Amino acid sequence: MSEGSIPCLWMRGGTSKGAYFLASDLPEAREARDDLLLRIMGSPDPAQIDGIGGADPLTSKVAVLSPASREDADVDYLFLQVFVDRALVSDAQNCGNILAGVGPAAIERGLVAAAGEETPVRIHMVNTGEIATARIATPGGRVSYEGEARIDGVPGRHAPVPLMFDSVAGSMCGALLPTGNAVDEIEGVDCTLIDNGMPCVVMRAADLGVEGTESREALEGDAALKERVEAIRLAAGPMMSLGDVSEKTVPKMVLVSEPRAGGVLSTRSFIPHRVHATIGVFAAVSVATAATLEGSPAASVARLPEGETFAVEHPTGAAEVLLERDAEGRVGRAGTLRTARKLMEGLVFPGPERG
Ligand code: NQM
Repeated sequence: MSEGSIPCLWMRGGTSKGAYFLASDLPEAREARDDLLLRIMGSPDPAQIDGIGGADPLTSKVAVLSPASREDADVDYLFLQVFVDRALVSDAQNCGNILAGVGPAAIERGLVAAAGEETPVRIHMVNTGEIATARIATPGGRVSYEGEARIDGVPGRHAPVPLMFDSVAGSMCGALLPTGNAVDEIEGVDCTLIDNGMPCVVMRAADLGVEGTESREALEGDAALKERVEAIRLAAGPMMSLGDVSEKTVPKMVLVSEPRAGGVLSTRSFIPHRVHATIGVFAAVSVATAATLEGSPAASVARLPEGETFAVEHPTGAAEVLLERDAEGRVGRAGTLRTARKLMEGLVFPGPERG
């Protein structure tokens, strides 16, 4: 290994892209690890020109894999968001898109053995303490990325990566509805503060004076809207047991409106300052769950499906999430279909230390 270089898998997971490392290849001390990851990604710099990050929060992500620390898991996965334009690395959120690459990466790097044509991988999501089960195509005992599955936001067809979550309610907030309410008013706007895998604030786009069909660029260019959304976010943080969220990437702020393409509802999500090109996996699960809550802003615009598949529309199509509901309509197990692909495997060379 060249001096200072680190083994790295660069993978697309769902509609995100990131660097996958073994924990044993990174410094143990958090400060040293974070400093190294910033230098690898090229942060802080809006262009990330001296690193491998893609100058977008969706392509400035890291998965750290290690042997399972729990009996009921095969591998541990810690997600880290490397900020693009700030010297910050945050473990205060999970990521369901990068999660899609964890099973393949764990098999590729020898943490999990392939078992037959399809290998189930139980992933301990260290950020939230919950378990996801991924099913990875492993014909002939090797990961295959080829297949016929298609997800909106990603061109082409790839091997399917079905993901199931037994229980992700209250993943970071301790309860599905951390305030106990389906609706809270913040800054004069009706909000659902919800966490079914991802802390989200769900609001009607119309209540913020927009249609909810605007492009990512149009919403990011609307300074007054962004200011209002951020004011609501900062107020929602403590209400959701997240404390001061000024330096955190949660809660996500999701604007909902009626469906335009046969789905359940339409979304635009601030994650939390840039607008997502699609929608996060756990954010989609959380918003779909919000749509089942009578009297909530999401329910007021949603067209609920008969079955378990909820198509959550986003700027480039829809994310399909599976929600199992009991006789009372309460949401239980959840899941989704993603794809993932190995893009590059090799050594990454961190930039120079910063003074
Ligand atoms: O909500 C981006 C992504 C995510 C998170 C973000 C995610 C999720 O799409 O599970 O996947 O919301 O910052 O990669």
